[in-house]
Amino acid sequence: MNYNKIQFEAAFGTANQLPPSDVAEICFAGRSNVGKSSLINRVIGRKSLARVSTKPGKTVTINFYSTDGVRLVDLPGYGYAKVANAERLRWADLMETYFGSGRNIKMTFQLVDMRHTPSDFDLDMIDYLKQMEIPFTVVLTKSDKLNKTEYKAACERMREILGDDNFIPFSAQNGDGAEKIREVIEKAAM
Ligand SMILES: Nc1nc2c(ncn2[C@@H]2O[C@H](COP(=O)(O)OP(=O)(O)OP(=O)(O)O)[C@@H](O)[C@H]2O)c(=O)[nH]1
Ligand SMILES: [Mg+2]
Repeated sequence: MNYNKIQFEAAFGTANQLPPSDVAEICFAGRSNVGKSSLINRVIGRKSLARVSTKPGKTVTINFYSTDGVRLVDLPGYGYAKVANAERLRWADLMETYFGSGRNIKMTFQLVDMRHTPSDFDLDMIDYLKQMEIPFTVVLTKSDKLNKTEYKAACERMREILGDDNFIPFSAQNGDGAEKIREVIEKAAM
């Protein structure tokens, strides 16, 4: 896949705006501020294609980035306490339509902050993906912030939750796990 050619395609704030799913889609989900946009930028090797926020809840739209018949989909973050109820409903509606309308989703990367015990939101998302039989890989983000012992403990915790090794520790800062994520994308998008 030619990551150099990847381009912002469009942003969608409501479910009925979503265009047909005519190409393979690889998407990125997770709590607000978990590092979705940073991951996309690191993995495709572009500094600021996806907007990185200092304030949580910046990406309130579904953003499509496209190349060679593949779409990378930056999903809006969840679990940001301060958003209004109406915004939460909009989020839920967007996500339900995105995941529930038979789109050509080849892989979902479910991002979880490696420094913390997964939240109920995180666990719900993992359950939801399993239930919907959407192929997914968990990514443990911000691995650069952990020491060796914490790193091992976080991996062990996720192994117990998932019952397997279907997760990738990752750092947008030092590139830990980036190659593995690229491999999963290439394989899924074939
Ligand atoms: N140390 C470290 N910081 C990171 C990493 N990834 C992201 N960050 C920081 O975490 C913050 C949020 O990153 P984003 O990539 O904007 O997170 P997001 O999930 O896209 O957030 P929303 O769009 O609000 O849902 C920013 O301040 C990033 O610089 C990482 O791997 N290591
Ligand atoms: Mg973002």
